[in-house]
Amino acid sequence: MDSLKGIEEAIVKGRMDEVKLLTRQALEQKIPVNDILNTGLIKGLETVGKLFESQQIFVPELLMAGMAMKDALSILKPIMEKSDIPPVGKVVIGTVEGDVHDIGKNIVSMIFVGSGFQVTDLGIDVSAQKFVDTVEKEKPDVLALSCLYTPTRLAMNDVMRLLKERNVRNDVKVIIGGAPIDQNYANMIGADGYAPDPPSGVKKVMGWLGK
Ligand code: B12
Repeated sequence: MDSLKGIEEAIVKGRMDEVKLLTRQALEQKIPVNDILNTGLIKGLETVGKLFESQQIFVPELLMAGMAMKDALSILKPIMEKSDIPPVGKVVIGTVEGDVHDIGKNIVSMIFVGSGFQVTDLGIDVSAQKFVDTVEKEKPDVLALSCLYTPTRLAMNDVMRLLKERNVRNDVKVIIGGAPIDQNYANMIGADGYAPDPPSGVKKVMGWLGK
């Protein structure tokens, strides 16, 4: 599909206005949001990641691509969050301490909202203390942790440790995700589960809540 290829290329080039325009046009052409997201936008970011790894582009280009992605997501957000399902549960989400990547986390958040969950998003670089304070205060059904930068995986373990220290570990289910995460890591730190993408995350959480 040409429009999706165009979106992918505009992300790679970090052309914000073009990404917004093409995203709007794709919606007008009734291209499904999932395709715009996965075959256009996320594919673009994957290419950006590869170019960065092979040092063909550097942090400024990474930043531009990230900003263009965020602009596009702001257009898709109202559609992704539209839900006529009655509230099914409460989720607190955030990117762990030391990590500033939030595009994936924002998508997870939108898809949870769209699936009927009430979501509190704590943002990026969230300390273990802030996560656990929020669990105590808001009593969510689920705590969702995201990370993209491998060294910050350890911060997920800090959250698990503090949940236990403050005696709230059994009050909340913990799901973790992000590119450097897998089920083994979830088992290692004692999280309830891992999911590779938002739909399988929602499915897992629905199962935990018996929905
Ligand atoms: C955009 C980007 C940035 C932007 C981020 C903008 C933003 N607001 O997020 C900026 C420029 C800030 C950035 C900074 C850095 N980045 Co960066 N970045 C990327 C890039 C290109 C895309 C990330 C992205 O958004 N992907 C798209 C989203 C949709 O995918 P996702 O995050 O994986 O999320 C999906 C799933 O993982 C899952 N998911 C995610 N979280 C959760 C949580 C739960 C609970 C569940 C169920 C699922 C789930 O669902 C999401 C949707 O499908 C990646 C390359 C790549 N291929 O990913 C590098 C990448 C992640 N960055 C990298 C690096 C090294 C850095 C820097 C250290 C660079 C530097 N030298 O400064 C800094 C780190 C700063 C820090 N301390 O965090 C490396 C990480 C390598 C590693 N293994 O650790 C990567 C892989 C690039 C590379 N190939 O080298 N980055």
